Amino acid sequence: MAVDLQALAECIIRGNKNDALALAQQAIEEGMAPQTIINDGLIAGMAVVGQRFKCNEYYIPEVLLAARAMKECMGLLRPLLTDADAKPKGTVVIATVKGDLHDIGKNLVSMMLQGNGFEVVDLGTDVDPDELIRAAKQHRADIIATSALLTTTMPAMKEVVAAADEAGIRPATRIIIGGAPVTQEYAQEIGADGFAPDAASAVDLAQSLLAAAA
Ligand code: B1M
Repeated sequence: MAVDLQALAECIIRGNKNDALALAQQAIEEGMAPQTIINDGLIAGMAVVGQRFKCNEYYIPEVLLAARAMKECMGLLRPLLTDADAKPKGTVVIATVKGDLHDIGKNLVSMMLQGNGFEVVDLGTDVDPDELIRAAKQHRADIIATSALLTTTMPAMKEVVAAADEAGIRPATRIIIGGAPVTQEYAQEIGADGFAPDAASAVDLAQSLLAAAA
């Protein structure tokens, strides 16, 4: 019988790592598309966790368990999204901005970019603008992608834009931004080159920016 992705979402909601892994593995073996498993199982579950956190039904320990279950499943799916033999389409330096420790969305974007043929240098979370600029120079990045999940850390994206301007690496290096509280309007306001609401759109955005630059 085909895996019920709602059951996988429930495992994420309960932070049940082992059952989540078993269901994700079963879905893979049944030939389900990795992107469907991510969207309808993992992200759907994490959306419920977010709602419960917001209305104080869940606290940080429950959220951490859910995040751990999601990460483990993403580890299983990552190799399936990556085409190791493809020539890189471009190089992206990605990070969650200074002061922000949320990395699930950023990791998804990173995985999707890799899966679509980009070389990705992932600097992790809580990354200072200067570190991003250094890495962008070192790797001759086509794109810097930053993620922020807190309204209080969004201004760090503006600092990245300013640091890139100061370093003179634009327009050769484009800056794209995303994360739950981030909007297209905010991207325009801070002078970023683009905004993407989700990981799949981040890939489209990266591709269209590189096509426009070619
Ligand atoms: Co935090 N947290 N958290 N948290 N947490 C939020 C973000 C919050 C909205 C919860 C809430 O109140 N409803 C809230 C922020 C409120 C605000 O600022 N307006 C919040 C808060 C307040 C906090 C703390 C301050 C709590 C505290 O300590 N009192 C604290 C801050 C720590 C810090 O960062 N300094 C904190 C801590 C944590 C945990 C550590 C417990 C854990 C993070 C674990 C981890 O990441 N390893 C956590 C989690 C898990 C969440 C929620 C529940 C889920 C976030 C998530 O992973 N979503 C979140 C509630 C929510 O968002 N609904 C919440 C799933 C993920 C796939 O979605 O990251 O949005 P997302 O990514 C999407 C898109 O946004 C987009 O693509 C992804 C999917 O396709 N995207 C990009 C993301 N980055 C992109 C970059 C791009 C393009 C697209 O580049 C171009």
